[in-house]
Amino acid sequence: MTTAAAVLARCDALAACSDRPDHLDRAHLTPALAAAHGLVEGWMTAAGLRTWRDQAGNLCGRAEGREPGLPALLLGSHLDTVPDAGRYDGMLGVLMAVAVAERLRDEVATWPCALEVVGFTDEEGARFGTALLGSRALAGTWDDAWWALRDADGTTLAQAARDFGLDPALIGTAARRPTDLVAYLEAHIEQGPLLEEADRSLGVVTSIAGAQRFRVEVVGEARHAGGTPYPRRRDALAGAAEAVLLVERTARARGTVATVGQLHVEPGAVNVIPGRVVLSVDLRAATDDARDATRHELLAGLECLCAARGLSMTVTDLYEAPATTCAGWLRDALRAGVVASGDDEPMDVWSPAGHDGMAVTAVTDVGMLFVRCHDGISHHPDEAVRERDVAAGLDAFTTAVRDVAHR
Ligand code: HGY
Ligand code: MN
Ligand code: MN
Ligand code: MN
Repeated sequence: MTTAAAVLARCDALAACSDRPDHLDRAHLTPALAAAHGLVEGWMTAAGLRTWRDQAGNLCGRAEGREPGLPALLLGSHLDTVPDAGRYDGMLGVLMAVAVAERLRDEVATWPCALEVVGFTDEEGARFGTALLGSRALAGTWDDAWWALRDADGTTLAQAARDFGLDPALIGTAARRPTDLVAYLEAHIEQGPLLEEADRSLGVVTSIAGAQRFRVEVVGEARHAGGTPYPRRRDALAGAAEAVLLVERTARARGTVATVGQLHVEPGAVNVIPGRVVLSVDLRAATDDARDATRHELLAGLECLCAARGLSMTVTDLYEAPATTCAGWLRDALRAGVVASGDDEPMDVWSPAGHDGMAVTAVTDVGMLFVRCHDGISHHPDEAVRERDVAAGLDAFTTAVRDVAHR
């Protein structure tokens, strides 16, 4: 039986699959992702799963139910990471799913459904700017406009797919219909402090925050840093600096969260007043209304501050995903699994962090189990989990998966 210790050792092995020598960085359709697929495919096969890679770049494994071709109970998470990532965001969920499949391998052949495990790609959206590409392909909500997205080197998503051995013309074959699936269950680290504050190992997710990502381009005038008096300046970076603080102030006042994670400055010379700046905005809220109201107020504020400085502003939308409610029947099964695992009373938590379930909810019901993570740290190499929490999670997930399969 694959133990929690074995799952954590596999997370350590996967952490070596990186596009950078000195930290963990595994982006969509990179050699590091291919290396990760090699390891996970071996573990899937050892768990008795038939494996394949779909045309979106997701790694899939399947065990048939009592007859071939039955709808599948889908388990999984993602195998891509943010730059300088921790080793559990995504990977823990995929490897817990593989471990549960292995624990149930002798039973699935009697089930009224199949069991599948998926390692989604591009949940983070770190390379091409949008996100959930793998899970949106599986959900059948793919947009062909995404093929023209370019990464920092100018490589299009279509070219990256071909370089990875995929055929963009076949992306539709990755899509599942509602009749192909029973439900989707994902285990994931909480990426927040609630379970640790309550001294709980596990949490059952009630809902996932809605998200939006957009770029704001601020254009002024590049001029000589010495010879240009202030009244003549249209400094795009000074304007962008005010914008960054306005993003924080507006979201905070509305009880939402918004973050500027990227700032690009041109021409980027010490002695030139910046003429053009592009900043990223990542906006999340418990409801789509709160998200959209924050966006509306923020953009109005940005327009005002740009006008006051003689700057022009262009907003480019990159990504939007709805606030997602986890299905009640799946939450019940996960709660029962937590009780059976001997963990405390099940604790309901919401997820300000985004997950593949925001895409998969378009095609089937979604449930999530959270595992406590140290100090809520994530998207950082200090990400950490306790073996006993992962052991409790494996027991709870196994019980819940068996329950859902027979509902
Ligand atoms: O950004 C997120 O919330 C997730 O980790 N992709
Ligand atoms: Mn993440
Ligand atoms: Mn994640
Ligand atoms: Mn996720």
